[in-house]
Amino acid sequence: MDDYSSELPGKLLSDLRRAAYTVKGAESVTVVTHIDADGITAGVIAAETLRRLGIRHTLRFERKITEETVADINACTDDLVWICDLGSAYMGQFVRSGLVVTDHHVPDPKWRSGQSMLEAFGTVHQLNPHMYRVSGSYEVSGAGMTYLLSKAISPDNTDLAYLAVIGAIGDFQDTRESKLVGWNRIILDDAVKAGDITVSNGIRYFGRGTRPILQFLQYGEPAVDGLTGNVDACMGLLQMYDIQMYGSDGKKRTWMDLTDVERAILTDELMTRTVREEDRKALFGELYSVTRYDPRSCLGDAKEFATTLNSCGRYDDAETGARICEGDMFALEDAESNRKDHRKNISLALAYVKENKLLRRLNHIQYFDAGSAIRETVVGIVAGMILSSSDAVPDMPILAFADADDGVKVSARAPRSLIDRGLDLSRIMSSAAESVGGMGGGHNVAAGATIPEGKEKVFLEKVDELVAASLSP
Ligand SMILES: [Mn+2]
Repeated sequence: MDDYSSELPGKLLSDLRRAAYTVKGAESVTVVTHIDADGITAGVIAAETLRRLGIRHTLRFERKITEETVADINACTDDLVWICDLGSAYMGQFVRSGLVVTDHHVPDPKWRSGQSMLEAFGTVHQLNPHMYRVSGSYEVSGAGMTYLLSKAISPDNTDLAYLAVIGAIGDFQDTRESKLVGWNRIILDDAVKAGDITVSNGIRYFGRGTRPILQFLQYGEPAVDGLTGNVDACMGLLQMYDIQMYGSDGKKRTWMDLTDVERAILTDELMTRTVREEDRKALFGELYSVTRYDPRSCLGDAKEFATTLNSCGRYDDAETGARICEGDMFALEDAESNRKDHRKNISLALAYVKENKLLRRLNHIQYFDAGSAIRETVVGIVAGMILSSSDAVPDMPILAFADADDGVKVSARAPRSLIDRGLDLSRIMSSAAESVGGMGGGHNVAAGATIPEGKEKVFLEKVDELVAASLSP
């Protein structure tokens, strides 16, 4: 049906087997992972795999790889350091023996050519989809690569596949096709066979089991003309079909509480009102339920599960996210307060950018500088939301600056239309950051950098120039 490979390439399987051999031979392992949903699930998969092998291990979360992290990893006295959802961009800087990287970010091009001696001795393994010409933005995530290694270590580990599904969804890998594809599909099959995920089709709005039906319609994305953002219109639609907002128990009904007929009617209404093919595709597609949790809880849907983990990570509480993945229900209460903070911070940040008219434009990019008013951990989300709002020019990348401990953090997002024309934000951010003495990278649609204070203007001009160059025929 789809044109993605339904099998893993032989080269990957043999690379996985060699890495599995290295992991199994270790007596002590430090797992270093990223703080977002993909990183947290990856870290839990790695840690659980090691626990099952009886290997002593510690799990460590990092917001990103810094010079200090590189030095720590190089100096670590454990037999092995296993880096998940991070590391590929810094391969050239690791000089230790005993290193496994399961990542999906763009690899360090310098390392590729010089790879080698350590790898030849079988002590350094980088497992990254880019090395097999597979997309790291929608075909497999960091948790996915970590899971594939876990499964190579023991076929019994397929009960961890559902965590990799959540990780991929946390990185928005299901948005492009409104379903998981590529290697993610293979991982999804494992999770379904293990009984941990069920797949259904429907309206892909957020909160089908948790949001009251009115809010579900009102805040859904993609927007439906005449409905989204308009509470009266949403209420009118419900009244037109006599769909009750409250159940017989007096509680607000969610999308899941509706009858099949009610859902079919509303689905039809939403689809009929959506004209653009792109929006129709985004609106309707696959939904993933996590079977072990109540469908009306924030863990019952893979997307919401991932959102819960992401909000933990953003508030320096990835450990709580890991506890949730391990099934610790006390961790959920901690996460709920993170989630509330997160929603509040985002709406305050959006209002701040709008009210202060911070959005500026160069020839080919738009940007805003939030200074210390917006947390560096949410500025990327805010940039993405502004890009899809009417305040922004729809076909220009957006950049956002925020103060960070180690300089100025830059988050960049690009519209799909530009990616289709060949724009690669990851490359642009990396080379523009390098030109001002910073570091950058990421994915083609979403990338980031850290640059020295005071270099913002030069950096912007460089990015503007690189965007122009990459879009010129
Ligand atoms: Mn990731």
